[in-house]
Amino acid sequence: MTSLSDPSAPARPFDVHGGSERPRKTYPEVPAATAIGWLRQMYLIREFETRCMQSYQDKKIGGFCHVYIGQEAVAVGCTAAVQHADPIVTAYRDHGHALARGMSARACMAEMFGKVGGCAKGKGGSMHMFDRANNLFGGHGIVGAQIPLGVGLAFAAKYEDEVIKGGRSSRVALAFLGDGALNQGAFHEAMNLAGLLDIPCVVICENNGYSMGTHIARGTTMAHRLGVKGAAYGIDSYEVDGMDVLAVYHEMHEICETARRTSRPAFVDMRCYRFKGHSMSDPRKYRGREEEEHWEADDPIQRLRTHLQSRGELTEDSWKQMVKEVRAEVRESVEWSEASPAPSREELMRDVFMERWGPYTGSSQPEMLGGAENVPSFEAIDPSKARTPGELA
Ligand SMILES: Cc1ncc(C[n+]2csc(CCOP(=O)(O)OP(=O)(O)O)c2C)c(N)n1
Ligand SMILES: [Mg+2]
Repeated sequence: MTSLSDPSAPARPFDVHGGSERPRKTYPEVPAATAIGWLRQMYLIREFETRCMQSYQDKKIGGFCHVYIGQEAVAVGCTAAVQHADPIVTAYRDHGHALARGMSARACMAEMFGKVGGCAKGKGGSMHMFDRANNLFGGHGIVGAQIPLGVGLAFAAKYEDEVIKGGRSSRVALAFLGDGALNQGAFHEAMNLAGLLDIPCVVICENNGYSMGTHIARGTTMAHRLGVKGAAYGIDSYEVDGMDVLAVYHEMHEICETARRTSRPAFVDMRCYRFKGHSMSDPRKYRGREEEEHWEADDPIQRLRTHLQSRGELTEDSWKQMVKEVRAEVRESVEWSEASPAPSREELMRDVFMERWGPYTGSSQPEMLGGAENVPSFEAIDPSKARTPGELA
């Protein structure tokens, strides 16, 4: 695959209206069962998001809600391309990543509903899907804030493998961001450090062409060739067609395995489109219906479905059966979330603050601790004894 980091490479105009500008290639086939599994995951995300929109309108979900409809191939293809032990961190448009990583529809939906059955016991909500068991480290609402966390996760994994265990660096971290985060200082600081210290973090820009209502070309330099952003930090960069799960899988597999083998970062301009508004309150006045229809014609779910059907690997009946099963699963997750209790007052304050060092004494000098032996280990901390913000004040 050609690296796009070379600033002298020919420019590829990025017209969000013109899907034809996305890189298009043919990729090797994967086993039918694998592709059908991806189709199911993508449809699960689509159906989940559709039910979230309904539940939001029914006022069962509150706060922010950013759906992932249109971008399903990105989360599904990227998670399929890496190993389960590889940590993942993302921004606030995170329901798709959570489901693709293996979170149950129940835990994800109950989190949306702010119920105790949710992955963060209803305390995080839509923008904060966390799943430690599946190595998903959020769900972050501050634009760009998760990028240094991704680099930190990769650094921690490398440090553990090489320094603590004395072996070889074996994991890569995936840090997802939106195109709107490209101009945050955090992106540039994190890229610089990753390039400088050989940190195996694959930074994936889910380039859906818009940051809220701002077209990428209006707010970002070199929007037509984002690879130069990686080049500035000595990082190899790639463009991937984010509307095609086969492309995402194959390209990301190669990119991530290179990052793993060489213990180096990479940057990916993942070209995609969100079919709905930025959030539930966006009337989408900044773009035309014609543009939306152009991209909807390239729906990643229909694209894979048609592909499988043309190869005789998916019948109309098996597709209908899949739709039925997924709908039942998501409907059940809504019922389960409605039945789940809200977190108690006591629960609301749990896991929020933890004072490893004891009450603040007015000094951060090591002497205040009275010797390292007085510092409690994390394991020794009883979360139920964590103090509430009121007690801290
Ligand atoms: C530091 C910061 N500034 C502004 C916001 C408000 N804000 C929320 S989402 C968003 C747009 C981000 O767009 P993009 O990164 O392209 O992600 P997308 O919504 O397209 O997935 C902005 C400006 C924020 N959350 N954090
Ligand atoms: Mg965007």
